[in-house]
Amino acid sequence: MFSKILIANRGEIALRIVRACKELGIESVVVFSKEDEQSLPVLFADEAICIGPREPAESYLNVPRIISAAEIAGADAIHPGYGFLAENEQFAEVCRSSGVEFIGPSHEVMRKLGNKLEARNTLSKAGVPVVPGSEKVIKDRKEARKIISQIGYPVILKATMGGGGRGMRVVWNKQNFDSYFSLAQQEAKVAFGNSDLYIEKYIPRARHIEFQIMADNFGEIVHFGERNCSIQRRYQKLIEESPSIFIDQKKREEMGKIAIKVARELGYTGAGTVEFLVDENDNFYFMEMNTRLQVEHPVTEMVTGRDLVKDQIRVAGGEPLGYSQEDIKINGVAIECRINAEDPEKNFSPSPGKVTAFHLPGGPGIRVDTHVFAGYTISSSYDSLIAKLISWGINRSEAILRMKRALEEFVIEGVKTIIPLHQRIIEHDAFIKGKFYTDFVEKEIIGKV
Ligand code: MV4
Repeated sequence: MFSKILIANRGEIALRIVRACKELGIESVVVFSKEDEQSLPVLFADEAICIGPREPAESYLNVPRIISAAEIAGADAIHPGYGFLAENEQFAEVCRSSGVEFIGPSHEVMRKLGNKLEARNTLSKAGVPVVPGSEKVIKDRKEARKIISQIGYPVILKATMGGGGRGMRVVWNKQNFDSYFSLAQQEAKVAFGNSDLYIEKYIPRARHIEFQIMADNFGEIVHFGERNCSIQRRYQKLIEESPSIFIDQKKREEMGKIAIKVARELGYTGAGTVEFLVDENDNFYFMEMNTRLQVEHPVTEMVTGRDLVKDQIRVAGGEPLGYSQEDIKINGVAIECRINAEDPEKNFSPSPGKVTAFHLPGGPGIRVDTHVFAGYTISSSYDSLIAKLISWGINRSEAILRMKRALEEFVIEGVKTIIPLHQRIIEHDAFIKGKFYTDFVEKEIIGKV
């Protein structure tokens, strides 16, 4: 097992990893930018090393500085958290060739999954269901027309090196195709440094369901059930829940088996998430696999009772998982609201600044993961997530009622937050009844102010 872990991240997730290290008896070192000097991860970790100014390129994305900090501190592993370098396979490789373990799957597996088209082809051949689409990069419009003549409109253009919804374009008919194709190519080039695109049949009224998995180095692979992440806006998830009301036990077992198959087929190790799209007829299709700990991992922790961060660190350190699929039971329902410092009245633009008052909700079934405190200044240099509010209930209606109460108790002054948006969502009839799709927020909430 590791004796000292360097945490290459900031904010609530850095704090979450510090907590896991403490419980495992592993020393923690956080790296931080000048901007984050007065932050809880810096205060709570055993050691903290300043690696540069606030610009991410000069700090949390700066590989040589992070590796140097690991060497100076004598860390034997690096936890990347989410975002920043978490899915950068070159960083994983540099860590390992510097003699520091990267807490994540092998860089070869990360590379395979980074190429969304390659992952799709590999898994499709292994019998994993994927949406009808192209097997190759679409070089020109002629090739595109050939594929579309087979699958029909609407189609979705996806960046081969993309993911997470960025740079995707839905094309409803051939009138729009030429201009959208060029636009999507340009966007992909800017966002991912590569303009390659592939095509899939577009699934309307989709639900976004993802399975948490964990694999140790000895071939044990388990899943922890699913999370429903359909409440999102512009591909940014806002509310996640586990289990999903759309998935019954039979479907859960069927999809869970496929999620494990995906991991086994790729030689995956560590914590990972297999993303599926579920259509109106409950058919499901593999979308992509994320090779990191996800923002929304707490809802899975709440319903399974497992500490996913500790397990992730243990298996990376070469320990066997120590439990199997039969040991994982889903108990109750958990919901997470992402509390972003954004102004819903100014098109969700970031609302940085000093937090003048901060009161956390509490009581039965409430968990808050946050690095914020009264007097803390939210920086404009990083993302706007300032807290994750998680409720647990014996069933979904109790989880919703507790969330409603906790959102009312939560006091954040000095910056604007999306708490009022969450209040409108969780009180909406369609949300309560479970009749919602990925277009819910845009259509039912924001469109109706
Ligand atoms: C799709 C899709 C419909 N059809 N692919 C977005 C995240 C990425 N991992 C996969 N995503 C989607 N892929 C096909 N063939 C719908 C989504 C999707 C989505 C699309 C438009 C607006 C919001 C969305 C939210 C979740 C998923």
